[in-house]
Amino acid sequence: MSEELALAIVDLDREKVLNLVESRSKKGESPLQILEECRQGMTIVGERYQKGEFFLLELMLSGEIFKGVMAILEPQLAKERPPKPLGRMVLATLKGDIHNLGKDLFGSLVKIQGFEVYDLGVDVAPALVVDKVKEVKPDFVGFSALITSTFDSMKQASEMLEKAGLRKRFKLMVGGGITTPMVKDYIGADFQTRDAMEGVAYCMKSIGGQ
Ligand code: B12
Repeated sequence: MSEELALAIVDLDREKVLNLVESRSKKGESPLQILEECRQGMTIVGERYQKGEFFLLELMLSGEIFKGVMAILEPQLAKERPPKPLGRMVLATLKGDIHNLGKDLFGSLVKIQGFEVYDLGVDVAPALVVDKVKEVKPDFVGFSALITSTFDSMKQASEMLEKAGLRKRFKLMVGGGITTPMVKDYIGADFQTRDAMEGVAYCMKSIGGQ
């Protein structure tokens, strides 16, 4: 794997990142491989922020660069989408958290596999999740979390779904850079990952595909 792309993200060199993505994508490289290298760059940006070497401005710039990458790769990802839906998913980042890049990326990947995705966005109130689940009867509910303080909102949503008698009708998934198996247990989810492709594989396996 080339490190050039990840390092260009860490350097916040938007032009270089977008040029590299554009040219590698034109050469026919897998968009998933390209995205994975970008994600690694974002992780290093986060580590620098934590150490006090980067500030909020750098986090914001890295987010904008990542959005630019997604804009280049999404049309290519969309081409691989099958015509008939395999199942439904409600996706959200819950109250207290406004990070959306990982959620959007995971959402795009499950769409490519043929799932209908109802993305509620970020900073979502738990009650909204319950309403959407009642409305669309999904096979999966996915929460994306990048901020520790959102764990309680996810737990609350999970408990509200349980109280409404809906919880057994779908698989609850949680993902995002700060999630762990302990978070999964805390919120009562069925599955946890920090890797979108693992999440996709779980959906395919659960729905009976391969
Ligand atoms: C970019 C970024 C921002 C951008 C977000 C832009 C955007 N539109 O999303 C901005 C600048 C807005 C931002 C703001 C803040 N941020 Co910030 N941010 C980041 C950073 C650098 C990258 C996150 C990211 O997008 N990664 C790339 C994506 C692709 O990775 P990912 O989300 O993990 O997703 C992958 C998988 O996890 C999976 N996945 C994701 N969701 C789901 C869901 C399901 C169901 C599944 C199956 C899979 C899945 O798929 C993806 C691909 O594999 C991280 C550092 C890090 N290590 O993550 C900090 C980080 C998340 N931020 C942090 C902080 C503290 C903040 C702020 C509070 C800063 C501040 N003082 O204001 C605010 C948050 C405000 C709020 N209430 O939410 C901390 C969180 C610490 C904590 N434990 O709570 C981090 C970890 C940085 C750090 N090390 O300190 N941030």
